Amino acid sequence: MNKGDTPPLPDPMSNAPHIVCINPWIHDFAAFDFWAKPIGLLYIAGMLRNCGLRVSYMDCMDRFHSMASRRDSSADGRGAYRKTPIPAPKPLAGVPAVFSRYGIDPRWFAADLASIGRPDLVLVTSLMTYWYTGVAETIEAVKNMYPDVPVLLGGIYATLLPEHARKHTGADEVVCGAAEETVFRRIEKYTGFQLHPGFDPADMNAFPYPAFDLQSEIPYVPLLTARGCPNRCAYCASHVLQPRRMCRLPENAAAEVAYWHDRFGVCNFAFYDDALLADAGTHAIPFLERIAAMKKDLSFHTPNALHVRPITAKIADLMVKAGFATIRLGLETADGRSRELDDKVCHEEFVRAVRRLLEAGFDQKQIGAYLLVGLPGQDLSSVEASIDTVKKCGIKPVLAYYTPIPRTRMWEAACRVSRYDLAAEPLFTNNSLMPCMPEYDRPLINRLKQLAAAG
Ligand code: B12
Repeated sequence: MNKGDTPPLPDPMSNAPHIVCINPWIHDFAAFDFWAKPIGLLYIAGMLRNCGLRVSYMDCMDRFHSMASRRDSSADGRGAYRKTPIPAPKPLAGVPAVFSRYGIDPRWFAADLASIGRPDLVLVTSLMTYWYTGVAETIEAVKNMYPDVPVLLGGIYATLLPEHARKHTGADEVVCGAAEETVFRRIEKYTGFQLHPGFDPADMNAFPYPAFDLQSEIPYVPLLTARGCPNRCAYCASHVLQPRRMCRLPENAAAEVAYWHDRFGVCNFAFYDDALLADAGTHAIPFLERIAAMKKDLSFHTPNALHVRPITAKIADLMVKAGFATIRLGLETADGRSRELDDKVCHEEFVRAVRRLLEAGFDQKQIGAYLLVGLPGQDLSSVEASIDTVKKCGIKPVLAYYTPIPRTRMWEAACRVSRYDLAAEPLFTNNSLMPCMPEYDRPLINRLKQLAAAG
């Protein structure tokens, strides 16, 4: 299929294998759809569909399920997931907060799974490592109905903690890393069907678009203009998950924006790039120029922080012209630890970048800066100083609570200082627990929240 052609619908009469792709439930103390969609799984779905397979998609996190009584959505596409309190898993039993399953009712899931017919293979994705119990519940629900159908698990949790996933999810096989290089062989292995993907797994320009059209609605579209990150921040696992940097051509990424807007009326786009502004001269600038030249009424959001160093007056101006609506910057800390943490930003660069954005025409309310809270050994009074720095620039501090991640440089320090056995139990890495603070200092955290929120 050429991009721009109508995607083929699964033909129930076809004898091609039937592959069901599943986005699992989230189990957590809190979750919200802040532009969060399983883009990796939907890339796979798009590729398999292009190879002529029958592909069905089941989204446990569907906010627009036909059985849902409320389908709230803000104008920019975000919204609350359906939520059902469930008993916390044993290791979290003592935590004084309500633990919930986020997503659709398991009975709707079972009914949908029965109605799409027996799959030949099920592909389940995963995101946060500490959401693995939601993955296990999803796989159990599949196995209850189709015990003999093989289930493959991939995604971020599967890549970061494959051994754990093998033991604790019930998947028949756990696959690490990017699917483009492995999934076709796996499909052949499980179904015997010969696949001819017809594209180079190292060339993102050749990938079919992620199959967002398989969702019941498309409130917004996440965009990846590149994969991988040139930085090696101590707290981040990007280099493990995407070891090679791959960039799309600016015209290829811009054509995807036009595709979703023209075909499906999508107006909101959220960048998932780790480093949208890296190599801006050949990447972001020509991309933004193309978007600005389209003169469409589009809104772009950067829930994954932008690095501030590359923000020149020219880029700020292009961001305004392209339609950037919500901007999140990565400051992380303003106490001088930034260099030790990520070498991304120093105080003057931060202040200059904010000034450029405001001078280009952004409203203060559109810009926020992420501040990491709960790092190993962090003195929380330093967060107060960071909040102050951000406010003096006239923009909004956004607290981001540190999640210790295996295979990052900070992991060992996190394990050393944590009051939990992080290495033994991924549930303890949930940032709601503030696992690297000596004790959960709720009054102090509340104070920081109030400080950050105060005008
Ligand atoms: C985009 C993004 C987000 C988005 C949402 C993404 C989403 N899908 O919902 C936003 C900005 C909202 C977000 C928020 C957060 N994020 Co985030 N995010 C990312 C980021 C940058 C990219 C993920 C992505 O889409 N990659 C691109 C796709 C194509 O890759 P993929 O999903 O891995 O899929 C590929 C493979 O895994 C595989 N695959 C996937 N599924 C399957 C299935 C099968 C069967 C197979 C075979 C293969 C396979 O093939 C795919 C294609 O190659 C990653 C870092 C990274 N580089 O991965 C962090 C990352 C996932 N986030 C992380 C964190 C910590 C957070 C936050 C908690 C941050 C905070 N402190 O507030 C929040 C919490 C979100 C929440 N509670 O809902 C951590 C995860 C840590 C962990 N313990 O697991 C990461 C790894 C970043 C880091 N710090 O290292 N995030």
